[in-house]
Amino acid sequence: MNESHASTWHILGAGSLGCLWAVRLARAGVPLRLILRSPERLAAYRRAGGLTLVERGAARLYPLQAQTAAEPAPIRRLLLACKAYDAADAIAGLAPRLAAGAEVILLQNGLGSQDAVAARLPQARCILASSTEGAFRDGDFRVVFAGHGHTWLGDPQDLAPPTWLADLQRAGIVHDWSLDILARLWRKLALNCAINPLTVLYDCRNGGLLEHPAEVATLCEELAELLQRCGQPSAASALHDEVQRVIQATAANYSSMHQDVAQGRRTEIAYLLGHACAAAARHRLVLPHLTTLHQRLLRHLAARGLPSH
Ligand code: NAD
Ligand code: KPL
Repeated sequence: MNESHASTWHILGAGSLGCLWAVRLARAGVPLRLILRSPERLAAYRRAGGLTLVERGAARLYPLQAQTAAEPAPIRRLLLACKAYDAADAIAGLAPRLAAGAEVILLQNGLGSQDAVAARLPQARCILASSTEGAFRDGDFRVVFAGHGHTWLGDPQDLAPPTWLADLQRAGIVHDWSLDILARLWRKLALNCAINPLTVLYDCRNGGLLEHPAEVATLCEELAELLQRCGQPSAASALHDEVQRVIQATAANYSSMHQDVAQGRRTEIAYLLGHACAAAARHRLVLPHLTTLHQRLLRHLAARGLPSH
């Protein structure tokens, strides 16, 4: 079981999005291996008999092949499906296995982790992704497909699309190759910065922000200024309109950051608001409302024993 072919996918992280990709690729006949954290997790996975995906209320078990990073076989195509704060460490453990010219798809939300990963992988092509799909874990190795969405993929260094997009097509992973993936990631980061922290601080669903229109509008103004200064004018365009549309469309939902805090889980703050404030400081841009929001959120997390990074 050590062998792997040039077309084999490796998927690191059997969490929400990792499972969602793994199951759909496997159903399309794409050869793949899951990479789990430790021999203990691998043993637990084998006891569970595989991954369970729940779709439209029906659960099904998929006995996909799995291994740990210690396996020797080279990796040519890797989906990194962990949280932004785990990405650099996860890739450090796998770097010796990555073949020259390997392709690594980075599924992390926010910005900052992608550069940290790319810096450790001079031999690989890093492809950045931004996804609006929704999934959550409701048990060990068990994932619920909660919301259909779209995934954009792109490579700012090389605009040529990879051949394996055909695998995604066959797997029913709805996607587009983006010629400006950084604009997509910045836009998503700005949406998340305008909505998620306030939902945590007001302890409300996204729709609760309809009661704070001035605060949302001021944040959008500052975020748009930041995007302009960071050379992302298209990501800045009509940001407030889109934030309002997203708040309306997702009014009944709790934001991902709200869910993390409510469940006592570490957030990706450093790659969202933290990244935005660090970029503003680098450009000597004074954004008082964004800075205050960041400080309030850090205090809120610290009071709950949650990390700031
Ligand atoms: P998750 O926490 O459900 O899964 C991450 C998995 O990676 C966990 O199982 C964890 O144990 C594993 N992992 C971490 N380090 C590892 C290592 N070194 N070796 C092996 N496994 C390791 O996270 P998720 O919800 O799938 O999110 C992944 C990324 O996708 C995040 O940046 C998130 O913001 C983004 N995202 C998630 C969703 C969603 O609906 N879940 C939607 C859009 C974007
Ligand atoms: O992506 C989101 C999240 O909750 O993380 C939305 C729904 C857009 C809110 O920012």
